[in-house]
Amino acid sequence: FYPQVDPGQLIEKIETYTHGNTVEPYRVLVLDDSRAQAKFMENALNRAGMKAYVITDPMRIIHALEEFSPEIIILDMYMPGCTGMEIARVIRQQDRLHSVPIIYLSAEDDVSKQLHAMSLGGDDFLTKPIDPKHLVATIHNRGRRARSLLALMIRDSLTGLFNHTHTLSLLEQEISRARQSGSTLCFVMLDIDHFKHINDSYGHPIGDRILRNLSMFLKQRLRKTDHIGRYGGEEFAIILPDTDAGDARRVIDEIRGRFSELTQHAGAQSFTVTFSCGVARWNGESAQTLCERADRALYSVKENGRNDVAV
Ligand code: GH3
Ligand code: MG
Ligand code: MG
Ligand code: MG
Repeated sequence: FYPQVDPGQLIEKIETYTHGNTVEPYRVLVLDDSRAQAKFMENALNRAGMKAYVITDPMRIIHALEEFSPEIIILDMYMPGCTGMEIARVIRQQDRLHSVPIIYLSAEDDVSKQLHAMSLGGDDFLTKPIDPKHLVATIHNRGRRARSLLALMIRDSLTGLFNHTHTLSLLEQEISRARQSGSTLCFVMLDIDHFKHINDSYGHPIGDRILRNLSMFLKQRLRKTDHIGRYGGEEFAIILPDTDAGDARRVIDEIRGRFSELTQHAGAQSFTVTFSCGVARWNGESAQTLCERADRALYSVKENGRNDVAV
């Protein structure tokens, strides 16, 4: 009935077009009340190297969204008790699922009904019976676009670091991880000293370059598991998982010292730049309170002459 193609082979080809980088498997949620159809989809997606989470009961959708955090959602149109469109509307009401691609897969061949379904939050309409190649390629394209959009949304464009919103969401994640595993974590607020003066003396583009230099400097000296965000203009936030206050202070102070020794250039002029940091070790509190404590420590450094780290 379905042509004998191996979706896995197709994916291999697509991956080599994307420079052969290994890609995390796409997490695809499938809702179809027909067990046979659901099984067919699961097989096709698994063979294409994707992670499929298949449900046949529409009532389980909320649970599945929570548990699986899908990157792409495939919905059947007609199911007992509800339609794919109703499900799509529920999904779109959730902020964090606003840009998750929804693909309808249905035997419905009435174009006006298809368009109506699309207008309620769907991104594609595929018709059954579907060629697995077609299905896999559609999911792959949608998934890749969704991922690159997400990558743009979470980064600051000047420095490439995580932006304010994503930094806070990473902090929430790390706090709940620390709570579960009983590990510790530190949060660092970093603020460049007299940055306004640097801008005024050497110009805004030089200021921008210093923000980028410092971002690179931090990235090169911190661990892969640490998170670095641009918290505001010349303020950075650093999350150090599995780190106690003493180690955090030492690591950050070492970086501070080395950065302050670098010579920065603006045309024929040369100068140095320093920064100040406040470190707070998480003690079971909320992300907001933790940030406030790091901020207070930072403020004390500013009060006491800058270019230092305080816990
Ligand atoms: P302090 O040592 O007390 O932190 O003094 P400061 O001058 O660094 O702090 P202040 O908050 O007074 O000034 C921060 C300056 O950072 C003001 C703003 O123009 C500049 N700034 C913010 N974002 C950017 C940016 O993206 N690029 C550049 N070049 N400057 C920026
Ligand atoms: Mg159905
Ligand atoms: Mg500031
Ligand atoms: Mg400053």
